[in-house]
Amino acid sequence: MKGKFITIEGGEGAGKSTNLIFIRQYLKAAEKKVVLTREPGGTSVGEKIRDVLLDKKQIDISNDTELLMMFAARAQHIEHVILPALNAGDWVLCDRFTDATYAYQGGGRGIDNERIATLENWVQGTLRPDLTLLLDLPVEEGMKRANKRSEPDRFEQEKLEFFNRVRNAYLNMARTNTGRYRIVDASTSLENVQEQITQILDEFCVDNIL
Ligand code: T5A
Repeated sequence: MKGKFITIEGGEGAGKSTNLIFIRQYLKAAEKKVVLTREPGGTSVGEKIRDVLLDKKQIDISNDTELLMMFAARAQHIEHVILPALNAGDWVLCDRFTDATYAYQGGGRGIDNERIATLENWVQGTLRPDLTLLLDLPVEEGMKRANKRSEPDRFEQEKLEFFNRVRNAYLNMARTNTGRYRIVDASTSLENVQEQITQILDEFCVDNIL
């Protein structure tokens, strides 16, 4: 595989979408061809699955159904968008990926990590991100930002404890996968967040002799 796979993770309103645009600009300036995408979603089938998953009227989706829908969308996304781009040498920037499943369906809903790992291995084979940026900030601050921007979706209606479990699951993954994870303090000004991201990308690009 010639391209690089970068994912951005974090709780609600952490600034993922905002900073993905910034990362795209950084990479374009370094003359990389970039594919910007998101999960759940990224394909026409995946976006339909996303609509159902985020629809706050869908109150009776069971935890296993939610998990399987995430991976159904992901299977389509990998086959039709992510792998073709990486094989063509493009850099893929993805707003959330499987770490979100470990954080939300694992940490948040309480589904066993081994069950998630089975689906991960099945759907992804050996595909894993090369670099994951975790935008970390207190849950209350992220919810305030998200609520200012738009109406709460199905996930955003969960209680504070749910999002604290999600945050802890992300931080545990970051601390145990130091090779590909970088934690960004997302509670500060956008300017400061983007300085941290620039430093991480500078190091990543040097390590990858780019
Ligand atoms: N999900 C997803 C799962 O449960 N399992 C999975 O496997 C996957 C893939 C997807 C939902 O699906 C769940 C998780 C999610 O609940 P989403 O839209 O991708 O939903 O995720 P959200 O977190 O809901 O996305 P948001 O758009 O709310 O958050 P972002 O993208 O992190 O934040 P962003 O960039 O839109 O910023 C929010 C607001 O804050 C401002 C921005 O201008 C914007 O108004 N902002 C700042 N303000 C002050 N200081 C800063 N540093 C700021 N940075 C941004």
